[in-house]
Amino acid sequence: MSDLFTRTEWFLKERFGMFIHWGLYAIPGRGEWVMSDERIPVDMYEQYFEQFNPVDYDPVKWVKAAKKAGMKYVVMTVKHHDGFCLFDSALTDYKSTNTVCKRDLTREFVDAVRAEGLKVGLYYSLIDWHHEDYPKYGDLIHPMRDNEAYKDNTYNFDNYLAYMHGQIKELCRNYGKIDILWFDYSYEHMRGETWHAKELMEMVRSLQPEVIIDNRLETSGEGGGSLLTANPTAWSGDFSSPEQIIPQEGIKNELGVSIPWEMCTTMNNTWGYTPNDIAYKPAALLIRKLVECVSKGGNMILNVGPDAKGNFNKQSMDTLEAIGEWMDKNAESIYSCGYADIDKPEWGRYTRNGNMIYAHVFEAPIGPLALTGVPVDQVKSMYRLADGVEVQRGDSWITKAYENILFACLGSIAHFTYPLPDEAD
Ligand code: JFZ
Repeated sequence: MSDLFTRTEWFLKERFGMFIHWGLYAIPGRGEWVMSDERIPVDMYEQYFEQFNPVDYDPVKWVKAAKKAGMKYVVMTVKHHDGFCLFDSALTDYKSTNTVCKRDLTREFVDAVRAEGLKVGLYYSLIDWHHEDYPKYGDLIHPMRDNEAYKDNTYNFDNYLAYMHGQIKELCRNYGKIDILWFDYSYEHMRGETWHAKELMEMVRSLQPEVIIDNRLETSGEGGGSLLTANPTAWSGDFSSPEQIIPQEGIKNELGVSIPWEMCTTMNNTWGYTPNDIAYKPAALLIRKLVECVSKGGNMILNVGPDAKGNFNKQSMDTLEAIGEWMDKNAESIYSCGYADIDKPEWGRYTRNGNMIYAHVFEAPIGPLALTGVPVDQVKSMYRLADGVEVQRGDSWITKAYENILFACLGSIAHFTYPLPDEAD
């Protein structure tokens, strides 16, 4: 346990990251599960391998956009479930260096992330719909699960394990220091030792002693796993990865100790590029969700699905920019912050960093704001985070010109801050 808290110290301070789901599926543009959803056989799906040519790929642009949004780490899918590798693996031909572009997209990505001073994360799918020894029938997660043509195939799963371990070794050896390994994911009997997880973790820890990993060698997006017990396995991972859900009260293990977690979410409804999916979450909502995660001791990682040429679309860029504007003024209430140990107020949420309490006002009160739960006699000073203006007790500042101001509450307790983003944007 103590190792876990040493390893994850930076992660818990940084709080906010970017997820990037990118691969061949950006070409059909119907989500990263298209191969499975539409039961596309391997040889047909390979047409996208022939076509893939991301002429606009410039990861420096991506990372700059992440940085401007206040994100501190970036995790990219170097292999998703479709098996296509965005790195130069010696173990397969199904890789970006063998496409028309001939580029090691992962090399360029890690270089760009480090050049901007952010932390590097690699997502690697445990599931592989392309590998010949990954079971293709009767397996709920395989695209061909109900295709009789695959019924009598035999699979040498040990071959697949050697491949998977070998590729993870390549990633740990050939791309410098990796800060996060994001494995995805376990299901049914496919979990833990089915992946030879103990051996895998020994290898990973020996090559990348400081890397932190998610909990999906054991679980999926539903959470749980031995990370929540008093005796986690060697492959329990360092953080829980609730998917598209924010836990009611943060995540504690059975001893009542808060454990690191990161809520992953999309901007629209799909991870991989889907131009028809235009249901983008408003930036204001995403900011509130980030605040909610932090107020419950967690992180948030927000996904962008670049298009097949390697561009972030306009909605993604606009969303990142709007979040960045807010973060420019208010990031102090996010970084290094966590649980306030004060009940949630009716009008918003508290986050806290030591003696500083940040009151995130989501809904303007009529009249003065009641700092419920804050020991007011201990408050030394209060001010608005966004512009540093002092707030005095009894002020009804919030009813004046500041409906768009989110206040961080201060002090040896309390001080306030920030522009409350307009729900409508
Ligand atoms: C997984 C992937 O399948 C998905 O494509 C994306 O990469 C996401 C971040 O992770 O999504 C899951 C995994 C498990 C469940 C649901 C979605 N689950 O068990 O319900």
